[in-house]
Parts: sequence; C-alpha cells; structure tokens
Amino acid sequence: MATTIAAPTTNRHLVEWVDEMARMCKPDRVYWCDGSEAEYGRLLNEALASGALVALDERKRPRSYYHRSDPTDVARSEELTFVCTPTKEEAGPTNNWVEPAEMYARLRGIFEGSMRGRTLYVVPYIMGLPDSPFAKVGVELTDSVYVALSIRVMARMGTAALERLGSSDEFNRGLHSIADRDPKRRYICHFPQDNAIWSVGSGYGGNALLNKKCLALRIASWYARNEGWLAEHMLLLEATSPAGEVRYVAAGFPSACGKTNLAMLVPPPAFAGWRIRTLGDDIVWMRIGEDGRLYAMNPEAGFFGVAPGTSTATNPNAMKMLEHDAIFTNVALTEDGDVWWEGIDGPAPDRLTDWQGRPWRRGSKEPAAHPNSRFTVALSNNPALSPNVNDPKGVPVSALLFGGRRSTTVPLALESFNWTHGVYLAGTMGSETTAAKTGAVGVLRRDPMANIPFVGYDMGRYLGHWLEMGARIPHPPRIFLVNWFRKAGDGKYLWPGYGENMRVLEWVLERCEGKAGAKETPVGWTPRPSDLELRDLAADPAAVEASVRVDRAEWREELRLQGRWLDELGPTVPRALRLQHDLLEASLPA
Ligand code: OXD
Ligand code: MN
Repeated sequence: MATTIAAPTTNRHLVEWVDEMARMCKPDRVYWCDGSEAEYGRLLNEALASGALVALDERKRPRSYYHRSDPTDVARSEELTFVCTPTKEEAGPTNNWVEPAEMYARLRGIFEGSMRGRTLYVVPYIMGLPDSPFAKVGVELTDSVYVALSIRVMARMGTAALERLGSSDEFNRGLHSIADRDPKRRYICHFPQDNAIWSVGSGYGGNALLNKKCLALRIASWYARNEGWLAEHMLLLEATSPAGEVRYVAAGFPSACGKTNLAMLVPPPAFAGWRIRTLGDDIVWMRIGEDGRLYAMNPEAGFFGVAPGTSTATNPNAMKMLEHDAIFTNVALTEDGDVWWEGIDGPAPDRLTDWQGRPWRRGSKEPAAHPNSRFTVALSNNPALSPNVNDPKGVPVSALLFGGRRSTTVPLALESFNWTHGVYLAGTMGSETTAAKTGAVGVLRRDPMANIPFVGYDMGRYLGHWLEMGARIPHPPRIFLVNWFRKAGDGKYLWPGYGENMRVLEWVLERCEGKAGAKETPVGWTPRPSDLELRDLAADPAAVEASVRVDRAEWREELRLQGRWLDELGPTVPRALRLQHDLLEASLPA
C-alpha cells in the first residue's frame, strides 16, 4: 500500500476520496501539493531527475524547462472525450456519450493499479480568484509530475485551495493517470452530475490538465447553464484609448486561431496613445453585474499557448513573457540549449533536435517543432497584463467577437443587428481546423462560439441559454464576427492581421458607442474601408476592399450550410434561431 504523507486537511470528503482512488490506482506514494515556491523547486528536481523535464540554458532562458510528450499524444483527443450524462440527449449530438455506470466500470479497469511504481500527486486548485464568490475548487489526482508543475503555473494551486474548500464537499474530483499512454485505452470523461472528471492514457494539455478545458469549460458550462452565467472559450482584453477611456472585449476563436495574439496586441504606430492589455487568452466566465452589464473574468492563472508562429513581429509581448520561467512542450531544441519553432524570429539554425528528439537539418521537409507545440507561463510573466485581472467582480464587456479561419465568405468584421442575430452568427460560425486537435487540418467545421469541443451538454440548449442570457442582460455587449484569414484567389491573405487588427478593434469599440460608420448588408453591418482607420497600413486598397465584402452567392451557400448545421443539432435548437436563418435566407434571394 502507498506511503501516505498525512493529509494537510481534515476535510473528510477529500481525504476519503483520495484514499479510495489511491486504493484503486495503487501508487507507491501519495504526495499532497502545497503550491509553495520550495515545493515547485523540489518537483522540478524530481522531473529533471526522471527525464520528464530538461533544463534549458540558464543564461538564455532562466528557470525554463523543456518537456517532450509521446508522439501519439500531442493534441486534444476530441474523439476520445466523453460527456457521461445519465441520458444521451443531455450530452447532445456534438459530444461523445456513454452511460455513466458503464463508463466508470470501463475506466476502473484501466485505472486499477495504473500508478504502481509512481507517485500520486494530490493537486488542489482554484479556478478564479481565491476571494471571488464565483471561483470553483477542484482537486486533481495525477501521476504526472509535469501535470502537477503545469497546474502550479496555470491555476492558483495548493494550500489556498484547501483553505477555500474548508470542510465542504463541493469540489471537482479529477482523476488522471498517464497509465501506459496507449491511445486505445485513452479516455477523457466528464461526469457533470458528479462534478467529476476521469482522464487516462494522455499526458498532454487539455487532456491532462483537468482544471482547464475539462473543469473551467465543460463542467463549468453545465454549472453556468444551471446558475445563469456563461463559461466560454474566449480571450479577454482591455483597450485604453488615447483619451484614457478603458473598455473590455472578449473574443471566441477556435484553438490555434490567434486568441493569444489578439489578447497581447501591440497597436501599430498610427495608433499612438492606444494601449491593449491582457486579462486572459483562453477561458472567460461571464455574469450579469449589479449595474446590468455583462462582467467577465479569467479563471486561469497562466497561459498555455501555441508556440509556432509566435515571433517579435506577430506577438512581441509573448516573446518577452517567454524569456524566463517558462515550460515548453514539443518545440525544437537548439544545440546551445534553447528552444526554437517554425515562425520564430530569424532564420532556422543549421541543426536542431526536433520535437521527437531526432536530429533535424535546415531545409528538412518535416517541421522541427510540432505544429501544436506549446508554452506554459504564469499570467504575471506578461509585460502587458492588465492590473484589473485581479478584480474579483470581473470587468464589464463592451463587445463580444467571434471568428475562425475562413478563407472565403466571412468579411473582416460583421456586426450583428441584435443579440438574437449575433447568437445566430456565432452559433453557426465555421472555421478551418488546426493542429490543436487530432485529425485532419484545414477542414471547415461548424464551431458555435468557438466552443464546440468544450460545451458539456446539448448544443441546442447551449444556444438557448445564450438567448436567455441576452434577454436577462439589461445592457448587453454588441456581438460581432471577425475574420483575419480571408484569402484572395491567389491564396494570399487579404488582411495583414496581428497588430493591424487594432484597426478592426477600434471600429468595433466605436460601433459600440454609435460613433463609426458601417454598411448595412443582408447579413449584418460591415465596415467600409472608409470606416476604418487605414493610415500607414501596408496593404493593397483592393485587398482591403475585398476583405470587407459580403458576396451574395457565397452567403447563399453559407446559409445553406448553416441550415444543415441547425438540422444536425436537432430539435433543441431554439425556434428564434431557425426563424433567424429563414429570415436571412429570404433576405438573399437568388
Ligand atoms: C487549448 C486548446 O489548449 O484550445 O487552449 O486546444
Ligand atoms: Mn483553447
């Protein structure tokens, strides 16, 4: 039986559950994390000794480490992710489902003895600020020291969580084992009714850090619907104008579509005096405030961002925050002990060690870093972090943006006519898939609110919840679609993106205040080039014109696909959204 260090809590619900799980998983040792700096150092040493982490060159990247995951375990496995509600209808058509008793039995067979020879780390954590009434406590039991270290960076972890929990039974029970990492025995399972998550066979990202996608999105979305709030896959930014006005924008883009870059945007010289600061880059919880506005907060304490494509040109703040105290996963290593990825500044070195540990030569056809390789850093590393990230009531949101990668059809920006129309546009939006999930890349898939992998219940009811929320918010934010990825016939992007997205952000903020002009189209309001501040923009005016165009033939096809999507979601899709679809179709006769 395991050596158990005395539990640093008298919470009998927690202690009994840890004992029960340890009896099943049979670790050699049970270790309770306190979240202290000293402990972080000790766990790092354990990880270095076992080879789970490699230290980077101390002068080049102080206190930074490298982790390589199994080559079969490099992205979220949506096909192995389940929502185990009592009935299939509750999980809905967009989630994999197995009845809870059957899934628990199947998983017990895999967890049984899975931690032999290993340590079980008890990782208590808080999503949200410890003093916020809206924070949620979870405890992850894991046999991965990399996971324990990552949660220390990504969430408020350790004693603070035990203190907040006290003697309560209200905590998320997360059980995680890398087991034998066999993809055929890999499952990421959510039991919303039990506030429980069991994940086995993966040590990577959202599959393994149960606080993130599993609790703060899938389980939280279920609570959010029951309790009247929103748990969303969004970034949160603060924009300060030259006149000193401070406004907040939340934006939902699918994985690896630029949330981190927009959240850390540095305005171009034509926007001197503007300042963008970050509150979050992946998850936002939103509630109606006492003043009738929608208030947003980031429940995380760190960033788990995609490395490839990150450079001084695309995201200078991210490059600064990665200079120290970072953990990198599946990027490439340089000969002098630093990290490298495709798209980083400067030319590729002659030789690297690739993400699988193999020698790599410049000119090789295969990427040196995995396309979904990641960095893990604390929020506090970001030089442009908003101080309001620590406001327990959150920040009032002026605009909600949604968007994906669309090489055609969707204009640079499209403002909805009203909340219902906005929910329709976001609920039917599509995006070309990326390497953040396993499976084909570049395939158009519908992704409501960029949240399709993360809603822990029926999607039609989720859209209904958005409509109900709209009806309850006295001063709702405006809803926009944006698309930085539209292409010309020759395959080139029409809009330069990155820092230049400030031009769209300014238009959005001005629209919210009734200041900027726009063109009415049958599908929403778009900026005309003359409505955007285009001073010093290095782009062909014809390309800008094409980026904002609403093409009637493209939209007729889009509406046909959107109609099919609503049919796929089935009978729980709110009637208002079906009527909205029919109205748009009728407004665009052939
Ligand atoms: C993420 C994702 O890790 O969305 O944030 O895949
Ligand atoms: Mn994400």
